Amino acid sequence: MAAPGENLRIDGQRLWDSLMDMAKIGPGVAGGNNRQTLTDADAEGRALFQSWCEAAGCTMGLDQMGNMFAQRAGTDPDALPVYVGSHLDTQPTGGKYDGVLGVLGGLEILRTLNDLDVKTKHPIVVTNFTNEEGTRFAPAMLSSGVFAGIHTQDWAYAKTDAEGKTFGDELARIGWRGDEEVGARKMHAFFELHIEQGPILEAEGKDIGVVTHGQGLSWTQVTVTGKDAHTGSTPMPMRKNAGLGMARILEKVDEIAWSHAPHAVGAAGHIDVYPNSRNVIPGRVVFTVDFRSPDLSVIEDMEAQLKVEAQKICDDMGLEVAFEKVGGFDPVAFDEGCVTAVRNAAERLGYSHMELISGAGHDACWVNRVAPTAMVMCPCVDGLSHNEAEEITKDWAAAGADVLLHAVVETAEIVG
Ligand code: HGY
Ligand code: MN
Ligand code: MN
Repeated sequence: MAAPGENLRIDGQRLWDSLMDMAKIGPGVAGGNNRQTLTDADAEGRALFQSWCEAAGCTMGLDQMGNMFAQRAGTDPDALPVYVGSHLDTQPTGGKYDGVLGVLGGLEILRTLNDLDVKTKHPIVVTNFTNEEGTRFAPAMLSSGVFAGIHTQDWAYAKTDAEGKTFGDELARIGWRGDEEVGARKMHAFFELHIEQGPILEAEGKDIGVVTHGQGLSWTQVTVTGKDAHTGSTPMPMRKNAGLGMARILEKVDEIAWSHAPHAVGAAGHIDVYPNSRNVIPGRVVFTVDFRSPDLSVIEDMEAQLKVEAQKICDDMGLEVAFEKVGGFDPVAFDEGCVTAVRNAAERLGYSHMELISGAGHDACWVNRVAPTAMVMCPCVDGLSHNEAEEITKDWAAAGADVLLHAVVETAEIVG
């Protein structure tokens, strides 16, 4: 396949301007974003993205999970499209670039190819996957998971948020439920550009991460039940303090992750305390333990240790404990051909690069099950993400999109 010339580059300012315009939708309180999935802000961001795609001459598609597809025609309509994309939904205290860079970086590719009137044999499709974050509706990567046949659509539709609203109802309410069958689209390849969300690229002084693998993830929801009681008049020996039980379990979660240093990680980001009243001993707590590792056997060991240790703690304290697996996926090895296209692109363009294992989960981790897939990563300042202070530089964004452009165009085959 003819490789594109090294002078084929995206318009970095236009990409940056689009990122800043999208960031105005669903603003956070500290400079980032709160554009959670299936909210009115998500709907507004979708509409803006669609208007840009239509202005770029794309044909729009929408499936029954709200996944959006913007297609640029290829010279061979029978050739399977090359897909690029990520997600526009954010964490409640999210940054401006997590997911968004991959969607708008994909759009920037189409805009650049239009500017230069470059034709490709395979069509190119930019994708916005619904609910990658899994914050409002667990698990993460919900819609790419349905697309890849991991979850059923009915199971996904029944997922509820903290207010008991279902995914299916909220998708219909915001008016972004399409008719396309989810997963009916077949891909020649899929590429996702994403910020690293960790400190490695910046620390190593590299512009580009050539992502060879994604670490696996396990989400175990733990419910500890004790007894609501007065914080003042209940003698210490009589207490069944579910909050204290949780605290001791979370200490163990940290120890378990450290026991598999340096690659394993563990924490709980979601914690609900009931009745959450200042003068009531918590009778029930529900929290989600997030374990990750590039090694599946390590994840399985951490899950097993959690159950043994939590049961011991609760038995000692006279508490009940229950466990529910609410999310997870095995470690991922991306497609060698696609990874090579990313590496060749970085080399051709003269960007410093290194191989990387993704610490975070991404839609690419599920799409990899149904199509040859790879990821391109750019650094982020201090490795910070899932924080409103998430920051990247315009140059990092442009370098990532340039590499994405070359990997996609090489795979989509330039014509003429
Ligand atoms: O949880 C993750 O790794 C992703 O950011 N949703
Ligand atoms: Mn993301
Ligand atoms: Mn994220």
